[in-house]
Amino acid sequence: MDKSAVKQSIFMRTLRREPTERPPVWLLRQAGRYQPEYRAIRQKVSFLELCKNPQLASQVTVMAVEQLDVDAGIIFADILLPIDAMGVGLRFAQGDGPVIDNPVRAPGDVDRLPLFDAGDELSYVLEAIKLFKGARPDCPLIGFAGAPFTLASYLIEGGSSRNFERTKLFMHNERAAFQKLMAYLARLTVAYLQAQEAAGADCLMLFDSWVGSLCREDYEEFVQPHSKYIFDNLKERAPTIHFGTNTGGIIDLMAAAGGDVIGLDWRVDLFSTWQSEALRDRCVQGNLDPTLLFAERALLEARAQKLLDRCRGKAGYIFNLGHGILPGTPVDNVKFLVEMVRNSALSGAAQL
Ligand code: 1CP
Repeated sequence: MDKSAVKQSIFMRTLRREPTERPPVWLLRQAGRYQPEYRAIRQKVSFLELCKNPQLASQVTVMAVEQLDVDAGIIFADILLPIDAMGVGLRFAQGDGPVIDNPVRAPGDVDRLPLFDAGDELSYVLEAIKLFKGARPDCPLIGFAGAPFTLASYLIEGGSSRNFERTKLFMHNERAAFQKLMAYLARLTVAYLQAQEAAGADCLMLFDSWVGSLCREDYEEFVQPHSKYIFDNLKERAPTIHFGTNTGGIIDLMAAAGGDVIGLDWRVDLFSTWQSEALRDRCVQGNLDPTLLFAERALLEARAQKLLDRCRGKAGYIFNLGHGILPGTPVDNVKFLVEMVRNSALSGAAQL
């Protein structure tokens, strides 16, 4: 493995907060349904089959990196795969979101969740990481997992949700069982992320996508200790990214839980949030609204340029969207955006 090329890459240098000539760029959901090549593969295999086929998963990861010329790959997998390994009947219903046939609805359901070794049950993800590293030893690779709250929300709701009523009801009325569920998910996540690093992942990302639905009190009591447990157990290892959406009200608490990089969505002003007491010593990642990729070029360019200009000269900024690329996004606009960031070293004052 070409460890020194990765170590010296613009992505890894930025994670160490070293000055670089431009920010590194990669995009959430850079592999996905907006790509015709991805859709062609999905004509032949289901989403779960794709995730469980290391050859195909690695191929889709490489394809996104090479088509877009981004500075890092993210292994093609899903935060819901550990839930599949729990045997609660995860399926992806035709055309829409995930469904869990046997959701967690009572304290007894928490006790029935199995203990398993991520290295065994999710070995296909680890195999895909190794294949990616074989194909692209020079390219930094991000491994990832869902954070306990976001995973718990799928387990309790039995799928996607808008208001998380069932999750919050369980959290408030079955406090001990909820804490037990969160501790179970946190332990499992540490083992899974450590296994991904051992397989070759250079950076580890924790997706707490739906945690922004919580008030500060609930985040502090029910979530922060578990997310902190994960980051504490990943210290001295690969650098970490902590991401959530709608997190403006709790971003300081999230940062206190951990993460070398804090991922921000488009609802907050990235630069001023970065300057706040809680985030000043971290890297930040984000946060262009993904719907701008549907807008006219001039607007897309102006908004991306504004972000680049505000962060110019400050080490530790990773350019990204505020959330994933949406299906139907014009591929040319995605390529245009990446190229613009890559060329940003040439425009304006040098970053160094
Ligand atoms: O039909 C298809 O082909 C499936 C669409 C799809 C894809 C491309 C899903 C189903 N997952 C993925 C891949 C995926 N998921 C990746 C790797 C791709 C890449 O980034 O290049 C990653 C990192 C994820 C992570 C993920 N899955 C998150 C966290 C990030 C986020 O978007 O907030 C979440 C919440 C999921 C759950 C999920 N996976 C898929 C669906 C439809 C859902 C439900 C989303 C919801 O509840 O709204």
